Amino acid sequence: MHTGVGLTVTLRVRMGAHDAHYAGELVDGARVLGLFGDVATELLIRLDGDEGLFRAYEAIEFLAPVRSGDYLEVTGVITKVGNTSRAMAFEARKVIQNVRRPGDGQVASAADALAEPIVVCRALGTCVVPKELQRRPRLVLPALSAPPPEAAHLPEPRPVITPAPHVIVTPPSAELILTAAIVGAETTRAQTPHLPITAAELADEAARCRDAGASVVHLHVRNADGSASQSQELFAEAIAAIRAKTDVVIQTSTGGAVGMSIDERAQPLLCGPEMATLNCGTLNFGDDVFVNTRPQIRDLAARIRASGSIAELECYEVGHVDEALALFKEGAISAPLHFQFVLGVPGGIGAREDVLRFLISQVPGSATWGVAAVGRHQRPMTELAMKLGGHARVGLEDNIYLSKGVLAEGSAPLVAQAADYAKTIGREVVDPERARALLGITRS
Ligand code: KMH
Ligand code: ZN
Repeated sequence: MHTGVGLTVTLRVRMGAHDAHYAGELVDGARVLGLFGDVATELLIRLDGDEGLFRAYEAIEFLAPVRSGDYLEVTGVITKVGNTSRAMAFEARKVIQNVRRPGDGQVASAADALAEPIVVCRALGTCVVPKELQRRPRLVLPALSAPPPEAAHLPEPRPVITPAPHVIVTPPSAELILTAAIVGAETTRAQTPHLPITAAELADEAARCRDAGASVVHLHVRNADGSASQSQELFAEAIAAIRAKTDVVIQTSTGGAVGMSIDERAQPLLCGPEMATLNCGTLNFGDDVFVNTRPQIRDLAARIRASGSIAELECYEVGHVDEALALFKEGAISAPLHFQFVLGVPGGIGAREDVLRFLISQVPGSATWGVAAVGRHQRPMTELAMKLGGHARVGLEDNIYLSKGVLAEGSAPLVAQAADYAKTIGREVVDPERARALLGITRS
């Protein structure tokens, strides 16, 4: 992905009497498109240092009337960056409206701030900035100090994205990787009878999740009594069973369970997984401590690289993102970077929108990122991640409920729920082959 994708700007404008064009003080749609043009221009200035040109609208939807006295919040986001073209998605929302109820005693100046903004218009468009006019980089970067010379190869950080509350514009064609965390180390059969334990059960569940839309399976294994294990033999058995049934990307855990040694945790790497987790810091994990010292993280990073696997960077705290970036600067991990924001672990960072927006702002534009939120946060944060253009992980490792009080009958229904939501906002759930390409996996 080229830097600039995800760059977002918002402006807020009051529609005055001079904007009303039709009867009933109705504002014409062209006025709203003019605001999209202003947003597009700011995006181009921030990305290219030039106002550029609006070339074409691919789609425009007028969804609600706009009248004088209304306040519009207008947001645009860059969804694709070509050599000279910049595709964008726009949304205009009414956030304040004049009351306008003649005869019910309201004065003409009465107005309401809307609790929920009303989307009045959406559009997709393409702008161009000729090569000779591009003066990159002109992005407003996060307040990072200048990188040291040895970090000159670090991908550019994402631009700061500080949209107003509720402002979400979805890159409409963005591809989505759904990961199924089908077993984990903590969930028990006492909590849910739908937890897979044996290799055959894990393989069945992986195949069901694939059918539901998952392209990656995050894998732990269990002993026959259901206790957590990182045994090479059990992983080999589970991986072979999954491979015989389905083509998902298998991402093995190197986190294992709290209290396991690094040697124990690293065992699945001996089975040659395509992808493996790399936990980027220590945290309180419920009533336990999940220990990942800096030397241990580097040890595991080296083992992941030696195994030919690629790392997914598990971040449960803000500082874990900094640690991941430090690993990259040191050369311990390679680009493209893949971040998994694990939100809502008791003792870790909260599962909240402001948290997620901040985390996103910290990762390089060339990185992929996803959200794995715990318990009741799984569904809302999964949906938020999708709306913000990220990937998502669901499954019984993190959450056993499909809805309040209703156990999910395995991870597949949770994947299906996420995939259904993705369709409603225009995200395209990818298959494992495409996920491999997006993640930069070359081994199979
Ligand atoms: N079971 C947690 C302590 C990972 O898979 O890498 C760690 C974990 C993370 O599940
Ligand atoms: Zn895990």
